[in-house]
Amino acid sequence: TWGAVPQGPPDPILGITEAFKADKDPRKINLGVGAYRDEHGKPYVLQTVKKAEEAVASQGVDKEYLPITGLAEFTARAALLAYGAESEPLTKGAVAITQSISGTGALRIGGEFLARHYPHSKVIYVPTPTWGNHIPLFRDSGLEVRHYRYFDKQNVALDFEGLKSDLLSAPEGAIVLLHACAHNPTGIDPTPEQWEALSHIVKEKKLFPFFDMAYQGFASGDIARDAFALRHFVAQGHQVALAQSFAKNMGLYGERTGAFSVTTADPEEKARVDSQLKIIIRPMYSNPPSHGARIASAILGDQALYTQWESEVKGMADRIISMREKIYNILTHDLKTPGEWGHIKTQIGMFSYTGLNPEQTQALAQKAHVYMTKDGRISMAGLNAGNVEYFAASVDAVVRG
Ligand code: PLP
Ligand code: TYF
Repeated sequence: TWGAVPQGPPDPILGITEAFKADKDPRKINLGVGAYRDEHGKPYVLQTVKKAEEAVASQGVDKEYLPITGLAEFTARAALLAYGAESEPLTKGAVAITQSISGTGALRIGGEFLARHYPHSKVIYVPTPTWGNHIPLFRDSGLEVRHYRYFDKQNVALDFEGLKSDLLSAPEGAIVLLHACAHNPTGIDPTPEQWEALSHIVKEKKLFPFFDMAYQGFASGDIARDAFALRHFVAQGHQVALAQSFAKNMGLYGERTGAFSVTTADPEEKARVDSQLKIIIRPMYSNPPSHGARIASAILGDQALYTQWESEVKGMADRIISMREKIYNILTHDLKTPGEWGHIKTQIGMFSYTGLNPEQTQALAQKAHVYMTKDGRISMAGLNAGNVEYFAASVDAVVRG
């Protein structure tokens, strides 16, 4: 029956972990997948998550199904975290929201919702490059995926002119996917002034902004500052869609905790949108998992836990920033590695887009047991005091050829 089923390619990111696992060299480093590691290279469970888990357990919760749109207490707090207490759609009860299977699930619900109900276009623009999964995810939702320029390879910087020009020449009403902060894979975000200019273009062209916020807190270490783009667009009167993930900022990866929301005109419109979100979700997976949402909700809903969580997020962001400085200093000052490495220091979030080419990344895997994606992206969190010097020396060796 399945004789004609072709072998599919491995996932470009998760495939790296498989190659890494098969490598027996003790010096091996996995900089592929974007998952935080502590200073010993170990997966990290936040103290606040442990405390919240204990609090949840002590309340003796059952294992009943959640509603289709998830834990209402969690989604209310998630919306507040993203949009902020002053947000007009939030205060007037006009944000339709549902819990989702982490950020990926939120994007998919959003893609399905827009494909069915957004009246003006079936076209979604995503940046080049973008998180690889965006493209099949939106295509499978029934949208036509097109691309806008984002990265200036020559200068290892934002191609702001290309970005503006591509949005200006998009068909009126098209959807545009924006990374809210800590752009994956480049680690380069627009400045606040550039976001303001983008908001004008989006308004002028009647584009529909869909924010993917997978790293709130990871860009600057400050939860509110990382929500600047989203909050600015909302304050400027845009209606927006938003995918939120708590995988990175709470380290809840495998708990699959997230939310999809869309701002509407008023509570009556919100109720109709909510009803359609349920119609999309029910035949896909019925209702979301409860454990992660309870943990996130407990953290967001308790002042002391929230404050401690903020400092833990900042701690993760700061450790990554210190690794950026370390690599930069070793390459530039100690090893005098050919090339310009300032971007490693100025890029933000979980990743650095090193500028290493596919041959160099392949050589790093084969000769140095250092694994990263083919495009030269490294997950900064995989580096620590114990391996950063080996990493930099390996990069130096490959660059010199
Ligand atoms: N969006 C971006 C830009 C991402 O980098 C990721 C994860 O790496 C996600 C969404 C979704 O992640 P998750 O489904 O684990 O929340
Ligand atoms: O960019 C990354 O590293 C992410 C990692 O279901 C990832 O793609 C892998 C699997 C998944 C979500 C995120």
